Amino acid sequence: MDRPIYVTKPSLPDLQEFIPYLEQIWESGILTNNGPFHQQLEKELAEFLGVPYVSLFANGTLALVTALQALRITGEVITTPFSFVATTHSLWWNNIKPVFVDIEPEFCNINPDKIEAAITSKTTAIMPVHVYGNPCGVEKIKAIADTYGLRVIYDAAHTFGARYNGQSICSYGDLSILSFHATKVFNTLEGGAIISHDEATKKRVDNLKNFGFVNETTVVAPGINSKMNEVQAALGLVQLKHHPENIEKRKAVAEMYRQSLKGISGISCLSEPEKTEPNYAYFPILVDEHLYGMSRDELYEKLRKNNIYGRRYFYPLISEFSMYKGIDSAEPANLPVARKMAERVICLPIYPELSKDIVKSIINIIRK
Ligand code: T4K
Repeated sequence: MDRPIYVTKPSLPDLQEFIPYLEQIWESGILTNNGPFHQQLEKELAEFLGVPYVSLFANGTLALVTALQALRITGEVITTPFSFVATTHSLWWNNIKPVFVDIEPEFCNINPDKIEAAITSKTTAIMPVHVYGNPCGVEKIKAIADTYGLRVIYDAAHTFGARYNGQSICSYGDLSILSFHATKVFNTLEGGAIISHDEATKKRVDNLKNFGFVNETTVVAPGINSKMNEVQAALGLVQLKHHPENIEKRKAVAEMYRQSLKGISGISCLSEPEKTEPNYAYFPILVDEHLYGMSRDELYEKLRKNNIYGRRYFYPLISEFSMYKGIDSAEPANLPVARKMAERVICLPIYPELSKDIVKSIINIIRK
């Protein structure tokens, strides 16, 4: 490859299409604080996703931190070690103890059958992650949460636009958070959102992201500043118009990988989830060193030597980072499936503009 191919390349609209929005912002002088583009994007996203309420954020991490505060979560929260560190960091920022539960091997999501054993008198919520955009066992998680009176906050950072059972994956749980980071299927440069299901919660979330203000003179909580600005929101409006065609292009890349990698011994793809319309956010493969004849890290390095920069999402596990590894539930023996997956996974490049020829070259490197 004569130039580096990264795991993703952010989708951006034609600059000319964006300029009139910028002109409007320059003209009005409204740059942030729930401006007109911000309001319009919240409305359009709610319609597009088919969810009742969207609150925009500066990024997904602040959305996670705020979601926990909005529901007044304390004590212990059950979560997965197989995610980006932001998931667990959001608990730390709220002085909540993370309790790690192992994942299932089909989609790398938290294993619902292991959740009950991790519940203690201090547990107040479950924070699962829809890893790579594939839905968690949402029905089982709901049944457990209902039985034990727990709240469920989904880290849905990867799921923008993906649907399960005919509705947005963000329809499940008390709250879901999205990320609109540059590396995500829908980006506003940086950005994020909380999806809520009733007006009172939406209001509380909106107050919390604006210092806790409910009006000019009243502050009801020690909120933070995590508002999305007008330039980001305007970009989101333009990006949304192109989202369906971007997903179609991602789908073509994913299908090519899935089809061509089939015959390679020791390389496997994750299952395709049932009743799901995926968003093709990531394309993870698993390397079985014994069958493939090369370890995951050797393949990862070989790809890099060929200018292909896949990523080992999510290695190391969050539970292996120094600030979390002392927690009882971070004990490696408690997380055998997560450890195995973290040692085998490589996410291959996938983005709308990735050409067939490059995909073919990547497959050939893996085949050899
Ligand atoms: N929960 C989950 C489950 C998440 O995955 C994330 C974020 C969050 C919560 C938090 O949401 P945010 O607060 O980020 O909104 C990236 C992203 O920075 C991170 O947003 C994402 N998850 C995570 C999975 O991936 P890195 O360290 O891999 O990013 P980086 O900079 O190495 O980018 C990967 C490749 O993408 C680069 O090699 C080149 C390409 N790239 C990247 C950027 C930033 C570009 O071409 N242009 C760019 O502007 O973490």
